[in-house]
Amino acid sequence: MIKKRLLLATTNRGKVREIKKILRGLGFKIESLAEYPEFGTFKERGKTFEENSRGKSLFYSQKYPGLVLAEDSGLEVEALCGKPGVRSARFAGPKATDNQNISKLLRLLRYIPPEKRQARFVCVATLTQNGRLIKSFKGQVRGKIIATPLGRNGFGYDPVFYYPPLRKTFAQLTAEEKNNISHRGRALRKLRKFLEKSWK
Ligand code: ITT
Repeated sequence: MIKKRLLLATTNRGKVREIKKILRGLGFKIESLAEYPEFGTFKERGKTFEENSRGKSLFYSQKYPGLVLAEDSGLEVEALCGKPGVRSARFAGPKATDNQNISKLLRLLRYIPPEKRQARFVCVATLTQNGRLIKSFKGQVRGKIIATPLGRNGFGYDPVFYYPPLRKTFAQLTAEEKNNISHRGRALRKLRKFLEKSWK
């Protein structure tokens, strides 16, 4: 039997790891952009996660014969009026590393007291096929930015994103624990339900 194909349209290995776990068992052959360097790179120019997520997914779905799932995500910090937001990946510069982004964030927050360090992660995941939009799904999670990175798991801003109900940063959680509560886990479980119900 030929398996249904689904492209995870991302170059971020942390995202691929987490999303593959959530979509396990649906019967799709799941691929990522690492296998399709010839597809090129989508330039994110949108002002919202929704816009970038849709744009990214539609861009790759014109090249791939199957379902395409792209997601745009990021961190919004209240004391910084929502920054880094859609610029989370390139906050400290176009090719910034996770450490450089975290350093910039902590520098900007250095005079902000603990009680004013609220933040949220947001994820918008979009399904497309043959250049057509199917549906977008959103998830978010609230936490606080701590002054000293803690933990070695996850990626991006996880070491400084503290989740009060578990008294841990996201980088101190296992992949399963993070998926249970994260913005990505929440958006992707909605998407999974949609696929189970409407995509036979
Ligand atoms: P693709 O566009 O190829 O998917 P990207 O990393 O550039 O990869 P985004 O433009 O969506 O993806 O930027 C997301 C950034 O937001 C990511 O690089 C992290 O810096 C941050 N981020 C998103 N989700 C996160 C998470 O679960 N944990 C930590 N940081 C996260």
